[in-house]
Amino acid sequence: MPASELIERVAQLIEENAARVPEPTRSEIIALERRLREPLRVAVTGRVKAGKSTLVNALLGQRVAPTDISECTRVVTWFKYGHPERLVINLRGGGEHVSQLASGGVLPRELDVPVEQVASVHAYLANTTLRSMTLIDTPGLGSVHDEYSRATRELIATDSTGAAATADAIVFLMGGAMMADELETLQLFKGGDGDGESSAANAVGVLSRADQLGDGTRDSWEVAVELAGRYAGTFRNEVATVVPVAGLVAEAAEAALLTERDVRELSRLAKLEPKVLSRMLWSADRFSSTDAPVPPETRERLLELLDLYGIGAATRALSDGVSGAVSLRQALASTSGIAEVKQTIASHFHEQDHVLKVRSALDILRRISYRGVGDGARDPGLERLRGEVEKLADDPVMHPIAELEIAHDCNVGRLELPDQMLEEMRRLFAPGSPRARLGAASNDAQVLRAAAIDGMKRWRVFKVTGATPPQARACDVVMRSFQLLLPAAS
Ligand SMILES: Nc1nc2c(ncn2[C@@H]2O[C@H](COP(=O)(O)OP(=O)(O)OP(=O)(O)O)[C@@H](O)[C@H]2O)c(=O)[nH]1
Ligand SMILES: [Mg+2]
Repeated sequence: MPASELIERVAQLIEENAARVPEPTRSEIIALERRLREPLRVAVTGRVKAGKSTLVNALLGQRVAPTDISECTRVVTWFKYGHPERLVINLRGGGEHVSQLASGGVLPRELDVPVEQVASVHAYLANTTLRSMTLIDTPGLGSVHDEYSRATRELIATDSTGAAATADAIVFLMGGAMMADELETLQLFKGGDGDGESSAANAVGVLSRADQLGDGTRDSWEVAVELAGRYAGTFRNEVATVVPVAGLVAEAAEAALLTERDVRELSRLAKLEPKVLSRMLWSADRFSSTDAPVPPETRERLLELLDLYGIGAATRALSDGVSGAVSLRQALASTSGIAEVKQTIASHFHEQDHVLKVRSALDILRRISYRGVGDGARDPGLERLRGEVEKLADDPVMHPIAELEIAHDCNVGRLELPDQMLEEMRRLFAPGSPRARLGAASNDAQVLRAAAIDGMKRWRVFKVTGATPPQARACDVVMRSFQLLLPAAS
């Protein structure tokens, strides 16, 4: 089925119902229709100072979001594709204020509007990454200013009141320890009930600041890979996977922050006696104070750009024969783990972009349809909307959403199936001809039909002979997938 058909069906439902529901719900669902045609919205979230803005810059290949050692991102900031480049500040209580990016194409540190009056900031950039996804940088959780964190929770909570302004998918930054409020936030994004049914199909974890996780005996990256693996198991109900990243190194490499001059200075360091260099890299203080042929302000700059781990990686690459800023940036990018983060976002989000968008749109419409219209009164337009949402959710055209959730449950180990059945299910859910999906010997209608019926029978037997509840749910979805192939097979 063409990907756009899913989108078109939901858009049609909205068009048919918009005029029948009261304001402000009408405007809200019309905005939801627009949203279906926009790039997927991916929010980068996590604890204060987790390195969210740094990762956003690395993903954009452009240092546009301000980063700082003091608490920095105070409002939810959307990065969207658009010309001319500009800044639109949405005000609390409605209205907007259009402004400019600061020189160098970065967000200004101070907005023209007092932060208390800002609902969100939208930066329109001519950046190709933003053609396929809108990136949302968020204030950290656990902020000393709780109102900043609250804006983040509203953005990702699936029961948020400003439903049309929520994210479709999240990249959740994790640190060396996971705090209770971080877990609660992940639960919010899942739907909050923690009943084990919700899917982590639209959330991935990134173990950030991987360069700082060294334990004195082992390399930081080694520790990070191991911890990411452990988190992926522990939080498999919350996130699809966890990958480590050294965000600062990734930002310096991807946003081309290292100049030829930096490379010359790093080459000087690389020529130092290995023991001397290695001792210098024990701590920032030692790095700044040891006698070496590099001026103090350059050392500060290098620390800020790469930190000790990045400086170590850069000097090693230079000693190994890498030369020039372009090659060094490539070498650093590959040690930072940023390619794996991009790959994770691509495979978990982009490849199922339309399914994720439709899934969140149906969820939002369903929630809206349950709203009362004051004094607990019911609105006939909303009641009708609810009926139509349920009908569409049940329509065969929406079946890929259920398939996505089941496939995901298998990927993360929440659902276990015998090998052969798992293989059969993967083939059935994959895009392709009915013959390929059924694994049939020929394209003959009788053969296809028999394969579909046979499949349904086998999964029914499995369901009624001791399947666990998650397996039984998977059986229902698989049987439906076979059933939907029957018309194609006759
Ligand atoms: N060593 C190291 N430092 C990092 C890394 N990522 C970010 N930093 C530094 O940590 C500080 C905070 O980074 P930000 O990207 O501003 O973090 P944030 O999560 O956006 O912070 P808030 O918006 O204030 O919540 C900055 O000084 C960054 O340079 C990293 O991977 N390694
Ligand atoms: Mg930030």
